[in-house]
Amino acid sequence: MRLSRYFLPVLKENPAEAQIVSHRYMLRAGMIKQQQAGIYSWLPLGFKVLKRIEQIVHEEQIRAGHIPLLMPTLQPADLWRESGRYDAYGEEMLRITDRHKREMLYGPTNEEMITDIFRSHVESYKSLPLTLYHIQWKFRDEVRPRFGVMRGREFLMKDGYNFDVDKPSALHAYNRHMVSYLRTYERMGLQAIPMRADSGPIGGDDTHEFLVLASTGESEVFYDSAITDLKFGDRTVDYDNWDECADIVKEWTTPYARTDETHDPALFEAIPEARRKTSRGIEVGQVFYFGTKYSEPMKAFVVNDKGERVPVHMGSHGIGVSRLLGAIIEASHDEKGIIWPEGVTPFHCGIVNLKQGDPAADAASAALEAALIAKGLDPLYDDRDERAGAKFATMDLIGLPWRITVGPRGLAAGKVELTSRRTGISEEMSPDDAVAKVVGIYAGL
Ligand code: P5A
Repeated sequence: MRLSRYFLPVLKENPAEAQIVSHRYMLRAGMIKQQQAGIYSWLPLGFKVLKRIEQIVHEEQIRAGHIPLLMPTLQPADLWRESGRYDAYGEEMLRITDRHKREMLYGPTNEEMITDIFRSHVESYKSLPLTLYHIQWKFRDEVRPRFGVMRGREFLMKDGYNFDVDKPSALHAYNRHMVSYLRTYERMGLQAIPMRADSGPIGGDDTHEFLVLASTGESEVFYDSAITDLKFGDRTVDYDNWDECADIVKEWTTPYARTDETHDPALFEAIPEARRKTSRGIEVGQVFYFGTKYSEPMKAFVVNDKGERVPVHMGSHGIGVSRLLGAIIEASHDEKGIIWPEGVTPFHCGIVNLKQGDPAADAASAALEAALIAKGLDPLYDDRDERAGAKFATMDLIGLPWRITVGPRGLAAGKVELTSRRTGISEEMSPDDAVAKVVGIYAGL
């Protein structure tokens, strides 16, 4: 992409309404535009990151054996009356009436609708286990939408629902989701710590939230610092192996880590003092096991291997896809702007031409752009007729992890400069070597 032809409405000033750094940078980098409180348009740069995050979520869900589908945003009120949640959900639910006076709602979550799909088509335990998920917009009329996409009213969520014949199988589904989430967040360059939590309006006793440590997080968290040393890494997991998934979950849930909702001071005090940490955290996902809370009232039964009709055991599992943009920026930025982890960056590499109009610099920049594209990468070439300082400031603000700087002086010696946004370290090398290095960095992702 050539920056001169792109739509990147960068703001020079800090927007007064933004209280936290991720919100400020998302507005300044032209990623989002607020349309109403908690409702945003996703401008091209923000939309690109949103799609990258969605892609990682899809890949990891499919790897775990979960099946994508798509349910509508609008749901009939009657389904929610069956589960008893239509009244219980309260003012957070946006209720709508159509021209025929039929009551509808904009879905804040989809337990009822997925249970309806399940009961219409599945009758036997032989069709289980089954996990269906989608990535779809949700609406929750939050009392205090704030911090940009972090607490929106309209927001994008991945929500998955497992159906199992009994509790042990459903607990495996719970573990399988936890493992897939650990891998998902790590691919986005995030450390998200599973913490025992409260289930709220979704229900059930077993639930963990995944929290990214950040001073601007909305939850207070207490943890054993040993948990921050854990890495998922590139281990391969057999998601059908109950013991393997349970062992990974045990590894991550043994060190103490809880939010203020479930904090137990006595257990916390038992950790050696040097490892006892208190911080704040951003909730980027949550897993639930709630058994037959929806299947019983909604009559989602299956016939088990003894020929009995039993209510199916369920859980639901959410990832805050749009919130993740804010969480990643909170975890990865400096005073100049965003620093995207390679896994989610909107463009793989920036190309800054220091002297637009100089035939050698123009040709070398275009050749770099073509070479990167030929290798399957997506570069952003700043071909505007701007001062070098302004070009660097834009690149630093939008946070591309790698930048190749092209100028007549370097080119005379056959060199360009490759700079890491994270370390600020620059290296001179030939254009071919710069391309090879950038290609190598992304090869394993
Ligand atoms: C699990 C999936 C549920 O709704 N039902 C389907 C369950 N869980 S949850 O914890 O309530 O939400 C899942 C994740 O969505 C994100 N989230 C939000 N993101 C932005 N703005 C909001 N107002 C908002 N509310 C929830 C969180 O990341 C949460 O973990």
